[in-house]
Amino acid sequence: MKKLKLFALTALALLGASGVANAETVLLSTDDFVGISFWVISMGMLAATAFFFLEVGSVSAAWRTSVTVAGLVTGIAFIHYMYMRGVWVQTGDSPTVYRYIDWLITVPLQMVEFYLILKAVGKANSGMFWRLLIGSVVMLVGGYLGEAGYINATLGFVIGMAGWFYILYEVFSGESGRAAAKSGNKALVTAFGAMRMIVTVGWAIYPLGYVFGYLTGGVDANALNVIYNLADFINKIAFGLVIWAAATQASGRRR
Ligand SMILES: *C/C=C(C)/C=C/C=C(C)/C=C/C1=C(C)CCCC1(C)C
Repeated sequence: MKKLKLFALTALALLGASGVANAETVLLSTDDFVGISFWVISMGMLAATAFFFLEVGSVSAAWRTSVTVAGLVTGIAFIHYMYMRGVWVQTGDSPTVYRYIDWLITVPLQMVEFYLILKAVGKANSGMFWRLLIGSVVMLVGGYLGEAGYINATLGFVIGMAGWFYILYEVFSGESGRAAAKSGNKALVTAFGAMRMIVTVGWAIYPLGYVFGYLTGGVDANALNVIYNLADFINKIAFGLVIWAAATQASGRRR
């Protein structure tokens, strides 16, 4: 089991690195801070992925899926970041639309984490799963159609915001939020609250980026990329760590 895991992690690392060794490619210049931030976040994602996968076996069975999904989120982001970094170094640009490929997979998975941790303590039902999933898909599809120019940018923004508010309602006042509050499980309540804060405050950066990048203009592409990179670091890695901490605590592990 351990060997298999190490193998999988090595394969992942090689896959990410394979985009690097092409002699024809332009090199990352030493004063390219945006490019360097892509690199730093990539490595953070890789380290987080290795960590979550190695920790899966140490938490109790009910929490394993949650920790595995945390590793999937950072793993997908890792590979995606390697690609975005490559595009950035080659072209000096990284269209926000590329980020949607990552978001479309990782954000619904993160939403499902609310369901999974409730499930770990026996308080989940399938309605929660579908509402969280559908809310996140509406949010992202609306944003994508608007940013990519398929629909009016304002309309895309409005649809995206509606999806986000729907999610916030579900985790604060909806069935999921109420189930967490009534669960009587301290580890769950703490994790659920912290994840909710990330989804409220940490996630607000993305619609703000949309407003300044597409609706009002005025923020330059470099700044926007650095901001998104930092946001992803918190919203993916810290989000996973919160889940890992709850899983560890609920499993009664001494550290
Ligand atoms: C790891 C990546 C994450 C957590 C990405 C999250 C993205 C969002 C919360 C995007 C939200 C948007 C709105 C709320 C409205 C406008 C369109 C979006 C998609 C930028």
